[in-house]
Formats: sequence, structure tokens, C-alpha cells
Amino acid sequence: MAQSDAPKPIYPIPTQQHLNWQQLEQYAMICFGMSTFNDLEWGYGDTPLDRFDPVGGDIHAEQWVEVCKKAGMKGVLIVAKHHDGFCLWPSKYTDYSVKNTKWRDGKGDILADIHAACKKYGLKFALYLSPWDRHHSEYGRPDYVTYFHSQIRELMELYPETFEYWFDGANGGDGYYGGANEQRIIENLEQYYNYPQAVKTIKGIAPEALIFGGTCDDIRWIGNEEGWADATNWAMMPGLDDKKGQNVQLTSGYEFGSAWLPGEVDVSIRPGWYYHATEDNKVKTIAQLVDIYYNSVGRNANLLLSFCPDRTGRINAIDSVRAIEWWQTIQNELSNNLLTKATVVASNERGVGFGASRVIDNDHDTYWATKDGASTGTLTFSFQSSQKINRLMLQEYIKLGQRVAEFEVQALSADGLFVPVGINENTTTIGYKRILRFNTVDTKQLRIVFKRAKGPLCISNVEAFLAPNVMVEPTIQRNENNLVTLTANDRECEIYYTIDGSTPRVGKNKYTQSFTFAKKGIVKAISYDKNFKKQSIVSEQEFDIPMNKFAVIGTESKKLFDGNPSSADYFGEEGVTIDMGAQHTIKGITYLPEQNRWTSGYIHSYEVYVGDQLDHLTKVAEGEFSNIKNSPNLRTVTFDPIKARYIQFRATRIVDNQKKSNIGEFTVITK
Ligand code: FUL
Repeated sequence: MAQSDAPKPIYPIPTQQHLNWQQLEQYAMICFGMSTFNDLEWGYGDTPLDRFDPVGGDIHAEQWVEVCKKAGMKGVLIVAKHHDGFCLWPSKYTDYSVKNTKWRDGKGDILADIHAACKKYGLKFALYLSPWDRHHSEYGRPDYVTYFHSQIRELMELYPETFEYWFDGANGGDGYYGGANEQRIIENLEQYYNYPQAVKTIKGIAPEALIFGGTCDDIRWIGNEEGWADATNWAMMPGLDDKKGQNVQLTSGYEFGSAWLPGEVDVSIRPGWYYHATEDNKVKTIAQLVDIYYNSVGRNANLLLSFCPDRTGRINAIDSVRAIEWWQTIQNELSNNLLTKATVVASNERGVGFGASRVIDNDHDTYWATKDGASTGTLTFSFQSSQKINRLMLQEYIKLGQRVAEFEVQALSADGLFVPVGINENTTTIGYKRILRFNTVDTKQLRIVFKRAKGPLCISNVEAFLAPNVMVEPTIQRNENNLVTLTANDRECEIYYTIDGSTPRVGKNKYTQSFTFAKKGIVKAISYDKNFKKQSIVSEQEFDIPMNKFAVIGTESKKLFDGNPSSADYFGEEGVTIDMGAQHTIKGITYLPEQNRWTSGYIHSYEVYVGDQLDHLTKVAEGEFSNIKNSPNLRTVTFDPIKARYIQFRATRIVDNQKKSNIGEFTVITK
């Protein structure tokens, strides 16, 4: 019988380049440079070149690529120049590069090393060149743009097989600017950077490359640096002339968008993008990384996972082990496709060549399709004997556009009814790939009910799995009354803990309720699943002096000391003044902005004052919390030890010029 006609595309549709890119699914970013040696997130641009001096004398770019390969990354995107202007390759257009450092007597080239290693390990190569340059004297003026474009061409000619070119959105602000030390703001990005011309240069040399950021991009930023796309995630976005769609969230795209602009989730394996020894204990846990995977690749977005090699010129062992274990976990969860043993029946089929079996034929170029006019339907998978399942992967044949807008996953229960499986997120979009997690069901039949789509259904692949539990270490919080609460992610897990610095052990000191911990010290805990006899890694929390005697002048509220980063106190330009109740020798403070997703009032620039008399406080520190808007994580300010009873923390600039600043958690450092 002759093959039936394929459904008509529903526009917009992806280009072949988009389709190739989408199949990469996850790749790495690498942030290494002057900031690694400065301990900064955003270098100011004034650091002398001799600071670039790896411990042990060398930089081991091949190790970076090897780690990426083992961690399942399909490519490496290297930050060739960050906002501080320092170039990782010997650019002919500037002296501010590796060529004038001590490293390999100025003969080194990190980009060339990575590129060679990518070839060796079979990984793709991509480039990031920061538009903002805090070093360049002409930044903000036309000469800088000439420089920027020359470097784009230089890089593209060196690496024409670049698969992605990344333009960061961070733009303009304070900087060294060749010694001017001033603020330079760019009002009109497209006009200033001439992005259309830059894209022409890139694509002229590398027609396969996709552009992230800038003003004429092929891929969209997902709108946060936390590692998640929305459960509803369309690859489409409104065109520039589409007035209705202008409030669309980057996290979820737009069903009616006229531009194909799929999301990319960029997130660092650490709190920041550059290496800081103080964050060695804050490398994301396996459980966090697994969540990130399901919330990016599992939600129709690509994952750009960032690594930050340390001062020895290597990716730190903590990070590399974590990343590799993470990838092994993902593979463990999603390796044994249970549907290869199933039979599948569809409620309706388009005809020859588009039958239901196409979704389990292991060929992503074939698909099950419904007839024109039929945009609903079901797929029912039957097993010979009852099967435990807790993961489902779905893929649309996106070459013809993204279609599905609502579906439900059901399992046949013992009493013969189809019951929705317990998925606690919206089952709306699918796109290139959707992976769902749910409580284990034991069933002979699994059914997917497609309830709404933009046209005939085109499903290319469905897979189901039984994933083992991921053990999550407990969270440890101390509130303003010194009560410590330990929480495991699974209520069925037991928790064991210590308060003397020793490693917690199963069976010894079981946690039953909150306890008082009214001193400096460290609490460590593990969670334990007695059904599977599996334990988590150890979580630990170091506490400084108790804060039960602390009071905030002018308010009763103590949300900034309550140990819960999702609750915050808000302050005006006078900042927060804390009475510690007694004199303490203090060496610094920590500031954690409110950790809720939608919040405002992050402190961008700050001042710290201390003293024994309220009307006589002395300034002991000031500075900026670089990149806090996109990465609102824990910030530490240190100063020379000083005795004081009062401490005042003020915002001199608040992100987006808000009037009130938020403080999720605040501690003083006396250690
Ligand atoms: C952000 C930058 O400001 C960070 O420093 C980092 O480069 C990240 C990838 O993008 O917007």
C-alpha cells in the first residue's frame, strides 16, 4: 500500500541547524580566566597580567574536556573573554591576553588546547565572547565595536566549526575602561554592538552555528540561571511585531509565537560561574543536578552546564566526581526502556507509514500521526505482565512544528480503571523531548491521552523506565531561637546527625524533632532509606554565634535570622541596623537574598558600618555583589576584625533601581 501523505507543517518550524542543535541536549560551558585568580565573579578589568599564574605552573585544558566527556556533555562552550576583557587566546587585537602572562612564557593558548582536546574526545566546540568589556578604554564608543567585531572574525576564522556563539546579556556599568574608572551604560544594544553584522560574520564563516543572545538570536535564554524551564515550554516566541505576545515568559515560550526560538538553560555546577575556594562545599548535589536535568532536557530545553576550573588549572575533583556521578545517575534512570517489551495501539492513525508502532521503533525520523482534523487521541501500551514504571519520555516530530498543548498519563489500576499517574507538574507541552517523573505504578497498561494540540499529532518516540531512588541529603536550618530543623526530601527517609563535627552514621543519633543548638559549631546529617538500605551523602551546616539575642532596630520582624531563605525582611535606603545585644569581635557578614523565584530588591552595591554607639558607626566595608540579579546566592563580605555591638548593612544600589532591598538571611562572621 502506498504511504499516506505527511501532515502539513504548523509554522514556525525549526531549521536543520536547530534540529541538530536540539539533539545535543546537554553541553558544557567553561568559565576560567583572570577572575579565577582574582576570586571575582565579574572582574573589573584592571587586574595586572602577572596575576594570571596557575598554581603548579600549567593549565590542563585537556582534563576539562575529559571531565566533560565523562559527564555526558556533547560539546564545550568556552568563555574566550569575560566582562573583564582578558582573552584566553593570543588575540592580535589586544595586549590583555594570555600572550603577556607568565603562563608558558606567553606561548600558551587555552582555546587551541580545548579545541584539540575536543577533537580528541569527539566533543563539539563553541564560543562565548563577552560584549561588555570592562578593560577596554574605548568601551561605549565606536572604536570598541570595531575591536569587538575584529575579534569575532578572528575567532571564527580560527574555529569555523563552532556550533554555537554566545552573546551574554550583561552589559555596561562600572569598569576600569583603560583607567577611566567610570560607569558606561549602553542604551541601544542592537545599534551599539551592531549585532546583525556580527551574526553575518559568524554565519558567513560557520553557517551551522546558532546564536545565543544578542538581538538576532536563534536560541533563547530561559530567563534564569537556576537551571529550569517551565513545565509548559514552547520552542516558539512572539515575533518582534507581535504586540500581544510581549509579556510572554522566557521560561515557557509562547504557543502562538511566530519565531522558532527554543530555550537553553544555563546553570553553573556551583553557586557562581567562576571558581571560589569558599564554594567548594556548595557544588550542586547529585539530587539538585538530577532535578536540573529533568527541568531542562526533560522540559524541551537544552542544558548548558557550566564548570569553573580552579587555580591549579584543573576542574576541581569535587566538581568532576559530582558531574560524572550525576551523569551515571541519569543513565541509570533512563537506560532500560520498558516499552521495547510492550505492544502499542493508537485510537486513530493517519494511515500507512504513520502507525502507532512508530513511537517504539527506535527511529526518531518516523512518527505516529493522526488524520487531518484529528488533534486528540490516545496511545495505549500493554505489557505481558505487570510492570513497575516511574518515568516517561515523550518526543514530538518537531520538524513539522511543536503541537501538543495538553495530555495526561494514565495507568491501568487493579480494578480495571485508567487512573492518572501522580505527576506533580503540568502535562501540557512536549516538544523535542519531555521526561516526566511520577510515583512508581505497577501496571499492565499505560495510556497517554492527548487532549489538545495545534493540529494532527506527530509523536516520534515514547519510552518508559523504572528509576531507582536518588538519595538526597537533609537540609539543615537554625532559626532565630536557635532551634535546628533537619528535613529530608522524602518523608519515608530517616535522618541521622552529629553536632561535634564527626560523620553521621546510620543507627546512631536519629533525628526525631527540632533541637536547640545555641553555640558556634557544625551540624552534619544524612538521610537513610531503610527499604533500599541506601544513604545520602553528608550535608553540613556551619553556624556562627547564636542570634537569639539579635534585634533589628525599628522592627520586631526577624525573618532575616529565621534560617529560612524563602522568607525575607525588606528595608529602605537606611538599611538594616542590628543590635547584637552585646559586644562581639566581628570579621564579616553574609547576605543571602530571598530565595523565592519571583522576587525583587536584590542588593547590588552595599556598605557595612559597625560601632558601639548607634549614632557613631564606622564604615568597614563597601563593594558590589556581582551578577546578583541572575545569581542571587550567598554573598560574603569580610573586613579586619573589630569589636562592636551594632552592625548596619546598607544597600547603596538595588537591582533594577528598586526602592526596597530584601534580606532573606543575614549572619555575622566572628570565626
Ligand atoms: C551571566 C554573566 O554575567 C555571568 O558572569 C556568566 O558569564 C553567565 C554565563 O552569564 O549573565
